[in-house]
Amino acid sequence: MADAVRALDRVGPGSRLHGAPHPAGGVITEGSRLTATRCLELFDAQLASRHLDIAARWLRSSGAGFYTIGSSGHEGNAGVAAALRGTDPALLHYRSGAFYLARAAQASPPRDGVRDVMLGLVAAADEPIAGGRHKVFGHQALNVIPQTSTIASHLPRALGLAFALPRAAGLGAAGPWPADAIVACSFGDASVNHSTAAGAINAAEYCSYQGLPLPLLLICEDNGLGISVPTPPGWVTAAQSGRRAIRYFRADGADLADVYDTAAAAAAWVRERKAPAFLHLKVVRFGGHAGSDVESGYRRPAEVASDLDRDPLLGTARLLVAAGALTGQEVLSRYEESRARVLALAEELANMPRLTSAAQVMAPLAPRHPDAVAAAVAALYAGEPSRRRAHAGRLPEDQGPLTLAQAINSTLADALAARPGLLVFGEDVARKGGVYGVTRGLAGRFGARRVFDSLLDEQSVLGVALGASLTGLLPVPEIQYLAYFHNAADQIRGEAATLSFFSSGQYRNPMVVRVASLAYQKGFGGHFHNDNSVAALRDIPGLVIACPARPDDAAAMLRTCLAAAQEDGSVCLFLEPIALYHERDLHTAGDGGWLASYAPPALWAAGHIPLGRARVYGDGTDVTIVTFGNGLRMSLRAASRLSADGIGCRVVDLRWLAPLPIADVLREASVTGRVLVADETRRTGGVSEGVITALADAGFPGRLRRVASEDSFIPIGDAAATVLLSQQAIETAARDLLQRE
Ligand SMILES: Cc1ncc(C[n+]2csc(CCOP(=O)(O)OP(=O)(O)O)c2C)c(N)n1
Repeated sequence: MADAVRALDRVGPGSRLHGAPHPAGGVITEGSRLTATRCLELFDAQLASRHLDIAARWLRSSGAGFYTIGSSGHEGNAGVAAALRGTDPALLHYRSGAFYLARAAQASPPRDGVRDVMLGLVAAADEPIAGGRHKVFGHQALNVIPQTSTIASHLPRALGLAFALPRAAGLGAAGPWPADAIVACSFGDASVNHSTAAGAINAAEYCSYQGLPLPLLLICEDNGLGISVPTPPGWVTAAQSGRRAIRYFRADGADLADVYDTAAAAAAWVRERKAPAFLHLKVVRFGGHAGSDVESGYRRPAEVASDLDRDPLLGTARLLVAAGALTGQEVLSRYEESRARVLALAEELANMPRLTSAAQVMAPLAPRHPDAVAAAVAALYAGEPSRRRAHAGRLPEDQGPLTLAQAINSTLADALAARPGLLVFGEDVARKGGVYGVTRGLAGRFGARRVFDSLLDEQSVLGVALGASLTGLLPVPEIQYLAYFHNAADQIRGEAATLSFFSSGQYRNPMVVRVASLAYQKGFGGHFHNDNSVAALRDIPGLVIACPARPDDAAAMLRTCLAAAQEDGSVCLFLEPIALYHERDLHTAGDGGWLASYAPPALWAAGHIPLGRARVYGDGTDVTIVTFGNGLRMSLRAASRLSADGIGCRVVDLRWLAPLPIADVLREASVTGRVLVADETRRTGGVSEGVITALADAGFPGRLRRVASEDSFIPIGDAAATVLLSQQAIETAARDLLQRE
């Protein structure tokens, strides 16, 4: 640095091609709108960011720090922060140190961003956003929403936030951002190739192409490398500059004035037109990908050396010296002062208290307030006139017994009427009313702003939910089939479920994701329409998984999920058994045993189903059958046949696959001392593993047996029955359980 600065002094003020030195209050260079004063502030952010990277490595080497992915070479992003408003929500990738520090300095009152970042490096429990759970850039007061390390996974959320922001106020959502805010989202050049990014950028263009407002500024910080893999020269420009409905801007990340001016132009474009833009910053990466990365293993010394010419700190120093705002010596002093301050802070904070117990770590995962949820269920009532409108004059409680699909449809209508900020969306949900008619009629009654068809991309569907929920809206997206949830699972696993963890509960993304699920469509549709795998959901911390089998349970459980989302910020997966959507009968054709009347609002409180509470059928004392979903119908039918032979069963419908109703299962198991788990999901990773393990953990002394579907995909046609749990298998296993004594 010192050599470079001495060279700067030889440049000296006024020796620039065009002009005389600029006073500190004037612009930093001719043609730019960046003032010298602002440039100095940003220089300080850039310097401190560089020294934070050095401190990170020092802390790591002394065992006090836990993160070394740095921002060195990317410090031009301070100019992007300056070009935005502090109220513009920012979703930043991991090289955003200077952006964060610049925004912190801009805040009123200004924050000590260096301290925030340092607390993150040492995993201090006092770190303001993740509380020692991770090193992220984030702060609520700075409107910086923390992101995971999964590259590109935040782009769908950014898309969703930009989609929702212009709409939220009109739908009564009092979110934290002004209606004219724009969403800033940064990522690297290799990340652009990730299908998550490609999908989100495509979805942004798809919206913009149709004239939908979408104030999204995509910022690609292009250092030419993805860890060790070079991005082909010119690739980002080639792939992103020719889009019809996303405006492309490009700037030199080593030239702060260029970054600032270009980012300001891009932000103005996005804000004024409410249209997306792609800001491409050419930057360099210093110090390898992370502290542990040895760059010399895959880059030639000359390549590494050539990056030094493009150091953004020197770029800004050149601007300041040329403008007469600093001398070379002053640059050097500032650099040294920054280093001393940052390293002193590193020493001061190195031993800050960290999280020390599982309870502390897990506190933000799944806050549950059952009383508030119960009260919110009753409050979902919209009032009589609104309800009548919502149900097109025909109240569902007056319609006689309903199917599962009709009960869900009526509950959604009631919820839409009661909550103006509730959105229902997904593939085919609006005009068609869903593949199985579950959302039929809702779009006509509640309008396209609230009930709408999405493009065909599950990642974007969930991304809209992730973003919309941050604005105070309550999204109820539909995933058309469980197999296609898996297509986009990271948006729930990596994004929705982790946000409260990485923000100590300061950010939540409440949502109720409806998923048409499970098998038994009478041989129709094969695997993709009969997927019975819930293993990928069951281990997601904090996730609520509902699986109603009966129409009355579906209505009450959907209300519980909506209330839990609202009160506790819960992320709820609502698995709807497709084969039961239109089922009417239980034992014999025409018995109507699978229908149920819709409860009027006066009964909602009394009929409230708390999270994690099972339902019990029968009072037999021989066998307890524990089941859910399609398994409930098969088990009830099997129990009826068993009872004809004098075998008394009680059937426990779990209803909730997470949290599992362990207390209810244990109680019912202890009555008979014999438990049969009838599980339509797969033998490996299926729900029965959890139930049986819970019984074993609790020291259940009785007999245990399970029947489950095979570890297979579901074939089309009658062969489906060969791998799926059957009523006969349940019956046989129950008899076997008794005979083996
Ligand atoms: C989905 C995913 N795959 C792999 C990784 C591991 N990984 C971390 S950073 C990175 C390279 C990203 O390169 P780029 O997007 O250019 O950003 P840069 O690190 O260069 O700033 C990879 C592969 C990851 N974090 N997420």
